[in-house]
Amino acid sequence: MMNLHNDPDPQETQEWIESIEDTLEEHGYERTRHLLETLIDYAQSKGARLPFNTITPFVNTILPGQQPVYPGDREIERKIKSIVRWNAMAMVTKANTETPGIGGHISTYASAATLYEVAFNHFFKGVDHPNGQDLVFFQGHASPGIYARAYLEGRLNNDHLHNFRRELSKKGGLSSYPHPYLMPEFWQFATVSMGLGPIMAIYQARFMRYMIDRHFMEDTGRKVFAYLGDGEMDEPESLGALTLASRENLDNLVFIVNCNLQRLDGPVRGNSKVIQELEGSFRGAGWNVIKVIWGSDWDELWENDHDGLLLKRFEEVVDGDLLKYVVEGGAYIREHFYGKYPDLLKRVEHISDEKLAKMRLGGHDPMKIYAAYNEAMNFKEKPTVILARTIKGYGLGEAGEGRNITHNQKKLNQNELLSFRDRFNVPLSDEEAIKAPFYRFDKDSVEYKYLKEKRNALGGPMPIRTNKSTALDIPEISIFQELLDGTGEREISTTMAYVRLLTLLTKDKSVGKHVVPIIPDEARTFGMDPLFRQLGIYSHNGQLYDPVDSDQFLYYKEIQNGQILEEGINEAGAISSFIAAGVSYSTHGIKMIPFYIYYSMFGFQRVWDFIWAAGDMRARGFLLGGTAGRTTLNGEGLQHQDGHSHLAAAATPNIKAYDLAYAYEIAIVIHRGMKEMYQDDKDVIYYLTLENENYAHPPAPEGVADDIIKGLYKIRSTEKPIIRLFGSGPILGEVIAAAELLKKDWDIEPGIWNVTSFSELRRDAEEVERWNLIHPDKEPRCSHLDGCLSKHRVPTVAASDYVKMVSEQIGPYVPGPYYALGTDGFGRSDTRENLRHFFEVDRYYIVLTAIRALVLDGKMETSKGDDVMKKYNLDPEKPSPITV
Ligand SMILES: Cc1ncc(C[n+]2csc(CCOP(=O)(O)OP(=O)(O)O)c2C)c(N)n1
Ligand SMILES: [Mg+2]
Repeated sequence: MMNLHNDPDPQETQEWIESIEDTLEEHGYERTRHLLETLIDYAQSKGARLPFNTITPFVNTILPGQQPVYPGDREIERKIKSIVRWNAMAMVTKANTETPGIGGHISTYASAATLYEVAFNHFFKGVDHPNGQDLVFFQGHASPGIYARAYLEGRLNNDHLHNFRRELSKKGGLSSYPHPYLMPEFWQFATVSMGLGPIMAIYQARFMRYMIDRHFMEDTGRKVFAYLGDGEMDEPESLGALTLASRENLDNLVFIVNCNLQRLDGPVRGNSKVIQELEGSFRGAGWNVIKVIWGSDWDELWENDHDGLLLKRFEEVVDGDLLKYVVEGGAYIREHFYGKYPDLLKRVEHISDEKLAKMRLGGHDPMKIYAAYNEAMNFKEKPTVILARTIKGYGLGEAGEGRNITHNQKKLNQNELLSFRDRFNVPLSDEEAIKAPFYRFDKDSVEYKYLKEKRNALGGPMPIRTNKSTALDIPEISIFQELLDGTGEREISTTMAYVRLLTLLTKDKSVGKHVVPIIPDEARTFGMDPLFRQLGIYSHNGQLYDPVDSDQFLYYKEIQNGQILEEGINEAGAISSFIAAGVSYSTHGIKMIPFYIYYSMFGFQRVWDFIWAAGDMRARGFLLGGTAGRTTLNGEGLQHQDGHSHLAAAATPNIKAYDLAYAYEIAIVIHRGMKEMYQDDKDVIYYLTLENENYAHPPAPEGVADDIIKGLYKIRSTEKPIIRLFGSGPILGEVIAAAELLKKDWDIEPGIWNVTSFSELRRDAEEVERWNLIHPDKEPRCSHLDGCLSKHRVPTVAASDYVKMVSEQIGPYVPGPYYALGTDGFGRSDTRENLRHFFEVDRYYIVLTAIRALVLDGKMETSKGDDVMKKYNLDPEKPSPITV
């Protein structure tokens, strides 16, 4: 099938082709490849300027003669697959008939069924496989098919299927998409936010390699599979990390892109070919690409395409045409596709219209799919992508096969149900079929036995999520004694305190090696570069060069068993590594402690969707927003100064967020976090903001650890309080200075409290409030805020380096009037002092607010406010930081 059209000298071309054919026959592929490569290099060196082309013809990569023998019983597998298809469809139809609008997807799984079934029967390794479990990222909205198979295997029951998308049902239901948080024994990975799956899968495969290279486990050939939509590949994250996978030779990674040519609204690439475009991207990025476009029905036509006319015709048409052929049927295909060239039309004369329409595509042909997986399993040195051509809504016929509406098809009517039953030979009578019942094979049927046997041979059911890791032996907090003791006169930042802690922790004999420091090209900013030498930067290839600083003690050391993941300027990749390490307790049965430190602004704001997914997947670890604080990070300006990540953190259910002021608080919070996550097995993530302002750190007061964890502790009491101040993180310094001004200039002595976590305080208060609400007959419970503050209902002024909503979140639960100062508005580059004045969080504004609070509380005369303004030269015409 050569394209000999538009060729000025076809005879000469034919001679070249024949000599290649001879070489192929006599010496095989390797030799032919070598010859061609040599010719290309030679031509190139003689100035031939060959065009760069990453795209191969629109045909299958694996030719029929290269296909292995199919090891399964095609007939039994077809029956099983048909029933899975039926149950998946019935599940969604039932759910939407009974609860209109509950949603779900029929057509995605309909297109992907063969891709999954071949893998379930022949490839996916379960937890009991001697080589260990494979990791599988299922395409999120194909979930009905995955549930339907689990039902056939007896893992789910009628109630589960019946209550698809009704998880709150008394008898239990099934979550819409893969959510490990909601089904922790079933799903491993959260995939339905399009684009996160592909990049997370790449970093999972890379982390698997890391664990092997660091000798935590053996290389037993475990694989990471990721099932993706062709529409999903438009997300920048989907393609953004492809080169990492090839650079690191991740032959443990297999992508399967379900190329049904459609997304939600219509064609993915109506005017071109998505498969070809993806091939170019993947090949260009160094992947092994296997195109599975045509099923066995096409083998003969392709074998007879000696002059390349069929190929030429296929290269002319675009995906929009291909989709039209699916919908319009055989006569249309004959006229509009083959009909363009009389020679081509002749080639299909012997094929009926009906058959023309039914010629199976690659993604629906188990033989072709098996061959592709088989190659992917054995391919060395490169990751593999299988681009499988499928039909969205396959088998739905009029109800949506290949139609633009198919993605949103949520139920079939009676006639459509009957056609579906006929199409897949589902053994149900008309009367039964119109009720869309779930069908199950008997326990002693050949089908049931077959599917059980296949799974047993592969190590048990999939998907399955386990949690069998052993607890880590967390050392006593005294290993951080120097942080607990304070710094004396020495001024350091909380970032420096953290780096010291990490250094001490990685030296610990028991947990040190479980620490996974992750950095996106910012280690020097945070003062972490000494760790390069101490821990080594992970690189599968070691260090192939002599680094420019090799003569120095702290040189840039890349090494195969390096501990640090230096991810480059790639926050999406770094958070994917955090996730891979954070779920290692489940995926590898080994608890790892990721410490991912990044420029705070490029954390939640940039990758919150990943952090949300990390929560869903029950990842554990520490996120550290470095150089945080809208005014504390001073010179960098608007796009660097984070004053709102704590707002996002507060809204993320399993994040425990802390804005810390002192070194001992860091030691206490991280130590407690390690115990909670790695000893007590709690699925939480700790988030700490760290700053770069240098000041002296006091020693830890006695007995404050529990209160630090709860979010509030007193650092200065007063005899007869009439007002109290809350300070948080770096702004605590301003609060203490304000207290001094209040005393010196206004003879007021406020109590001072250190808020380590507004969000933890709010959660506790809300929970207590809720409990009291629904237990009116019981003795009311008391929140930590109440316990600390209810003795004096005096006004409270809170100041932080975050937007006011961060501190305002506890407003309703603070006894007495509550005033919040914060850093709302876009950042600026200036000095810390000027910024704090600009955002009105400096000591003078704190004093002003305190005095006003006392005026409103009836404790001071109204004129005092004006006195304060004058005394500190506060400008009543100063523009607001929010609007200016
Ligand atoms: C980030 C994100 N944006 C939008 C959606 C909504 N959505 C769900 S499925 C879908 C279309 C998927 O098309 P494709 O990836 O081609 O999968 P197919 O169903 O065709 O296999 C869309 C837009 C989503 N889940 N995630
Ligand atoms: Mg699609």
